[in-house]
Amino acid sequence: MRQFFSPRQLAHAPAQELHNGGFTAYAESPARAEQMVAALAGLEMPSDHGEAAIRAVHTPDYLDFLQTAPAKWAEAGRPGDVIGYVWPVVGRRPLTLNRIDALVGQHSFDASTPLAAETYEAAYWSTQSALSALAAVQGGDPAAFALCRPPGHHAGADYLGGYCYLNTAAITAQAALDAGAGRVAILDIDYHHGNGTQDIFYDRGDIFYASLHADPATDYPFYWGHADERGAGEGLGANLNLPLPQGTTLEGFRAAQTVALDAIAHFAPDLLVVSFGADTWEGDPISHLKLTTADYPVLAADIAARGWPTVILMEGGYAVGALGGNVAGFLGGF
Ligand code: SP5
Ligand code: ZN
Repeated sequence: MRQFFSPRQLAHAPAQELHNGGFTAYAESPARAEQMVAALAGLEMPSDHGEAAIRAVHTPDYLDFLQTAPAKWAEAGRPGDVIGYVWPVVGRRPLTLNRIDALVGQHSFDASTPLAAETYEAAYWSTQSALSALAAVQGGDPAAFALCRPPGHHAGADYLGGYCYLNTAAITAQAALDAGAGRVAILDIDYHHGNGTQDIFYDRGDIFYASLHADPATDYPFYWGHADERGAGEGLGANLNLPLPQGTTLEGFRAAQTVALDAIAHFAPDLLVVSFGADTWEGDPISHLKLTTADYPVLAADIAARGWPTVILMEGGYAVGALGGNVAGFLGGF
């Protein structure tokens, strides 16, 4: 399977994040990608497919924010990376505001996703790795992998969060449709619900989103990922959330994945995009599922057996020492 990654994805390296009431080391570190690079043979540099596919998903205001906010933050005399402290939860009226803190609130949903001067470039190349994997599949390969880092599935059309800035899965799915695919399915098996991906396609009938994740009653991102979120309008029924209790092992995870795959089969996609997170691993430092390294090839083989052309995108996974083995196992099983 062809695999894509650019070293330019490493430049984004926030020092710390706000979590549980204090600043702690940033969990989505460049060391994650370096560990995966060391474990995977034959990684290729992505081609530059340009910004059009990004603009097909994200708003112009948000892309401008990502590229200009770090300089505004520095001009305001702030230390470190851009981070918010006030959010418009009472309503997102289209107010035109200039103060950096107001802009951050309009374009983020958490305070654990710092934005630095290097972030846009790294996120841009993460999307180019995804688009290069899509190109490989469009060229006839049955599957391809993009080592996306930063990850993408928490980012919405106009907001960042959850270590995500540009939604690689949404950009890939939309690019496939724009290139002529009729129907695209996204299977999200990261530990966390992919709220950004769900949000972007919530009222769309041409993209099916299915997600397995820790129950948002107990886990981040709390406000999305509940089982009753089924889509709206033309998208009603094209969104499937399968929340899982903390402690779930292969048996429960595999059964839920089969439910998701059966629903995707009913949808009959031309292409499958997999948002793959290894934060479902038993030793993950911020997560509470109980998958083992030996489980990843099993789950991947179940997906591959469906026979859909598949683009696999990296999302989370924070046990740096085990990450390479878990990802290599998943790709090997596929
Ligand atoms: C892509 C992805 O997996 N994003 C997950 C975002 C989860 N953020 C909330 C939990 C933050 C935990 N941070 C712990 C830091 C330890 N130093
Ligand atoms: Zn995750």
